[in-house]
Amino acid sequence: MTLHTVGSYLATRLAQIGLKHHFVVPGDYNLVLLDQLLAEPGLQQVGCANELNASFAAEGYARANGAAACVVTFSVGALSALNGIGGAYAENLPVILVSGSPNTNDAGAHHLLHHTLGTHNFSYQCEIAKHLTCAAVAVTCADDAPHLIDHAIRTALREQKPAYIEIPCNLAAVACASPGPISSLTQPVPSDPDTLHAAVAAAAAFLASSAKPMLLAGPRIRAAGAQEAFRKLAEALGSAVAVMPSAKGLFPEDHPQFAGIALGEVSTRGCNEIIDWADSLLCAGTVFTDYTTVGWTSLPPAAKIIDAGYDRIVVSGHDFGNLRLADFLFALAGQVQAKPATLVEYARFRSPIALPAAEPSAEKLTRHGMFLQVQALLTPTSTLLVDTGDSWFNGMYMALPHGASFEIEMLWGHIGWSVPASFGYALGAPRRQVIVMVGDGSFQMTAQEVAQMILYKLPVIIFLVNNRGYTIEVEIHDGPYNNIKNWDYAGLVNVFNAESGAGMGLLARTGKELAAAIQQAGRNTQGPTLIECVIDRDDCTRQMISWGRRVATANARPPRVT
Ligand SMILES: Cc1ncc(C[n+]2csc(CCOP(=O)(O)OP(=O)(O)O)c2C)c(N)n1
Ligand SMILES: [Mg+2]
Repeated sequence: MTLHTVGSYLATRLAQIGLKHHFVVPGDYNLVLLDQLLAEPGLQQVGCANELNASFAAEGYARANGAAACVVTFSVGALSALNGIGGAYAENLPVILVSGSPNTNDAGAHHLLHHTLGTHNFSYQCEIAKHLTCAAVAVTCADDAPHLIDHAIRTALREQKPAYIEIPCNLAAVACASPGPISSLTQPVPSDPDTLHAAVAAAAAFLASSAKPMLLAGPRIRAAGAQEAFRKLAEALGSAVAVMPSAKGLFPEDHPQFAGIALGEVSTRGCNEIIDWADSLLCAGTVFTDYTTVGWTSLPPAAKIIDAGYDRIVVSGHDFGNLRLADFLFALAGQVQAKPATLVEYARFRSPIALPAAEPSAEKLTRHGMFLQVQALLTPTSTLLVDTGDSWFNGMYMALPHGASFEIEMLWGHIGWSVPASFGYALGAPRRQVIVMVGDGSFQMTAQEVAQMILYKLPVIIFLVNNRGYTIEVEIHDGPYNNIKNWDYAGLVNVFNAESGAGMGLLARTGKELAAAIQQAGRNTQGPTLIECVIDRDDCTRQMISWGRRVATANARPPRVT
């Protein structure tokens, strides 16, 4: 019989749910726990430069691998990591945050402890975590640990949200019961059959009564494991299919029914028009926010939509809960008739944008020139991660080859997310070519994680767009606060290399220099390549200007007087 401790129990469960790595920053409250995790042969321990980065590395790993874990110390570590956990909540990623915590004897002894507020309250961290996770548990005796750990992980997987587990430093190595079959954590909750039947009937009737229906995919179709079901429904209906920016790549862009990226007035060509023209819209896994509706200018009217959410369908005045989106879409695919009107119409005014071949020039580098060269680099194995700022817009209008994927954190929108997230993603998907587009301002938030890419020899290619400031904010609302200190970004990589390391930092001031840098990056397989792309401060996409203006207008609405 295998003897388990609280820490080894957690390690076994993390390995059983498919994790091969966990992201950590050590501290005296979690050191014994880290020893227990190290002993699990299926789980590699990966250090991060700080806890914010560790949480985003885990968030990126979960995007590649389905789930992730991040292990930190009490308060000074966990409170930083909770930012990335909030991001994982918004972005529907099951990241398990594990925090070491004070010795169980100290609360009763009325001791004051380091890494706390200097009061006798040690429960505040778990209380905070409750608001940012779907399950937050604090282990207080080893006997309870298996049940609490299982509850947190099971809930995270079911809800595709982060969870929090707190383990006191003197319990991590204490013996506890051994885990049972992993299916008790991973078995999905089935749809309620009667509700499923009723929801499908209502949606089928709604679509049958519409002449020109259309489909819109949102990011939660991935969390719901409903991509294939969504494609089946699309093909059964034969309509045009648009995707939100945060669902880019979840429906193949080379599919004959693909009708572009939906982002209100800055949608790809023809996409907004066809959504307006459609008389009904099945929204699968969509999230409508001020950003995705371009400052509330493109929120579809409720009467026109079927809102097919992660576990709930709202249609024709009914709200059907306790359903799985994939079950609903699969079943609906069998109930609809072909209604291709929106696709036929879209084909009339779609003008396929034949991208000119990137011709690198010896002139000063422009945003457009950079865009064309990054576009030309994308292959079926590429994953493009784009950070907040004009990198969002540069990325969302690129054409994804079949198989390429796209990652964006458009709801949480933490600048600098892409650097640690791409580190985690690259560890989770070693066979993919990981490409990052990140602004100079964003990069300054989390730059340290490039050093970990060097340590782990990950050939991530980072296009760092140096436009000397927070250009997205310059376009929305300018002020002196949008200027930032310039760095020698390309030179920084050598600082991180120190006495060893194959990171490469290159400077591109012209199209030709960028082309040469991309060539070099392709040859650098033993570490990251950071290409600093120098462009003018105001050289940004026209879409960001329009979008920014609308969002700024929504932000500036005066308080309603009642
Ligand atoms: C953690 C965090 N702090 C502040 C912001 C507000 N913010 C949004 S975009 C942005 C500037 C981004 O600048 P940069 O990365 O240089 O991209 P650019 O707009 O120049 O393309 C800032 C400060 C944020 N989103 N996240
Ligand atoms: Mg910038």
